[in-house]
Amino acid sequence: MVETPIPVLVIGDKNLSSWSMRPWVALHAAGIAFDEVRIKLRTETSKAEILRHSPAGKVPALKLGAVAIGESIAICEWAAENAKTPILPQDPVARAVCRAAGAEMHAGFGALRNECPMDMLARFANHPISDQCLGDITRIDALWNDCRRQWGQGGPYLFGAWSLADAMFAPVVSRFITYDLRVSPAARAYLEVASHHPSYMAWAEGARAEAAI
Ligand SMILES: N[C@@H](CCC(=O)N[C@@H](CS)C(=O)NCC(=O)O)C(=O)O
Repeated sequence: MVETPIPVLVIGDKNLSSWSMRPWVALHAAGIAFDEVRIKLRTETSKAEILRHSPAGKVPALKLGAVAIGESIAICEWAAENAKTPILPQDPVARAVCRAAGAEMHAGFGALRNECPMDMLARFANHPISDQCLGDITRIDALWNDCRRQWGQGGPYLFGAWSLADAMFAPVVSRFITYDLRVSPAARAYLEVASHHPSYMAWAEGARAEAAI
């Protein structure tokens, strides 16, 4: 019998790479065994190193033998399909809304991304933000509130049990904490619980270990 090789997730720095964090926490929370290759970003050789693994020249990439899957959302979907612990809601409508929430994050919130880049270990007070960024924060706050109210009965996460949507928003949770962004009480409660999920904490531990090198 041919052994399926263990999946390898190619990622950037854990402190900085928001796109890498999403599939990493998804694979981790889904109980899938995987190896990781970390590439230090923003060096002269980063691009060449990334291109050795990822034809798109971006991290993350999930290597399944000779195949490299790019795009964080596609890797999160792969994690959902191969999960030992489910990371998509059982109800088909909830599942669709969960995917939509993840896709909204994947495709949007450019102002928040630009003005508040992920810097997991840093803390900034009174960070200046534009009206566009405030609009992104307001929309995320509303989306979290809607998910919690409509789908959150079975647990403390966006769709009750931890899901793909929580994976997609994990770096947003980190940004909200780093830049001390003002949110509603319900969103604050979500930040607290999301930032204490074991997969989030394992990634943060990796960021701290990276900084100690
Ligand atoms: N849409 C992609 C975005 C990936 C992305 O922008 N990754 C950044 C790091 S967080 C990157 O690889 N930057 C290195 C480069 O562009 O050279 C995804 O969802 O995976």
